[in-house]
Amino acid sequence: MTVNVGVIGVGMIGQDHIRRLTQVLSGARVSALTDVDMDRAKSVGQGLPGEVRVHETGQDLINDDGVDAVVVASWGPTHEEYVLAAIAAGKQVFCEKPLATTREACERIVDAEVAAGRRLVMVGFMRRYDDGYRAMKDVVTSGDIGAPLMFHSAHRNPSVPPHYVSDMIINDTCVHDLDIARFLLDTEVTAAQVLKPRKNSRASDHLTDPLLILFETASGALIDVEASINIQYGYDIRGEIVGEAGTVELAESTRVVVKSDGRYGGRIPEDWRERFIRAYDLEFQEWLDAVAAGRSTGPSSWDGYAATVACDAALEALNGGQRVPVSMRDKPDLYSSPATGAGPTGTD
Ligand code: NAD
Ligand code: ISE
Repeated sequence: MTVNVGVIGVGMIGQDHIRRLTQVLSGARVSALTDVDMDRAKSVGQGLPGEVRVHETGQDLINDDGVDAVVVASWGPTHEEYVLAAIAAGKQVFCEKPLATTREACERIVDAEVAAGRRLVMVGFMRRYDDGYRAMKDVVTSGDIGAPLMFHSAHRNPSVPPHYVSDMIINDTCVHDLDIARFLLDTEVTAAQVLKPRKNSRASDHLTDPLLILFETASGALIDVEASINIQYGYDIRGEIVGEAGTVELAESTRVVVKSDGRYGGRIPEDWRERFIRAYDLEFQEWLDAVAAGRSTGPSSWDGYAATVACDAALEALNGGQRVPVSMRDKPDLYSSPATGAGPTGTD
């Protein structure tokens, strides 16, 4: 089966996902597009094979009978509206992270999915598909390093686009670290604190950069996240778990180490597109296969909710300067197994 995909938001990652859907992966066709910037949507549509309808609104795209499943790749605060509309239409939706930018918005999505009685949403937490993080998870699960005590995460961006604001350091950037920490440690965040080191003089006036965020968890393990968004030298993602009897850390992402002239070195990725290219491909192929088979897969709305709730606490800590406790609602049964029946045939 070829899945007809409609894409809402055709900026940086929307275009990158369209490239993988049309040129890299199998089983998909991009049948419709939309963007608030209609000129951009039209120009992206013109470069694609076959008939591609360019809609005025996301709602029109979701209602299009020629769209089987929806990709939401617009700005974070706009995700809720489109995800709710896709659930109402009974269509599977791949929503780029964050699921939504507030706890309340995520709760409305969880409530809508629970009312629909089936999982329709996959959140784009692609780190779960990265070979490095998966190998770390295997080491933790094997018990070789003992119970995890700490997870040190560093999330360094060389620069950020002009529309980026300080809150996004937490709810757009560090939301990845939160999700991967939940995945690796299998526990929930219970409190957040934020420290502000000396400001990077290269950061714009309106940005608080860097940040050091400390999360407490239900298991007792601590998570610290260093977030830097003007690091200049490249896109550098680091992670290390310290266990009771050993450690496991992400290796450098370079494939080769060059030794020459008394030095050694390797390539640092330019941005997230380069660093996680294989992870994005894997997550999307898994989503397409699940949509075609009428089932759900991948990080769920619950995962999106849990990460955003922790980010909300960190934002409060950033703005109020204190330790902020995190409380989560009870997990609905719908999310107790990794994947339940979804899609047109609702097979479970
Ligand atoms: P971008 O600014 O390059 O693109 C966003 C696009 O959405 C723009 O073309 C904009 O005009 C459009 N848009 C904004 N509001 C809209 C609306 N209401 N309806 C339709 N279109 C709208 O941003 P981006 O970097 O591509 O990020 C988009 C989303 O993808 C964000 O949620 C971001 O967090 C996420 N993202 C995820 C990753 C990842 O690693 N998983 C990487 C980059 C971006
Ligand atoms: C971007 O939206 C992403 O999701 C990238 O993975 C992240 O590194 C970057 O900071 C975000 O702005």
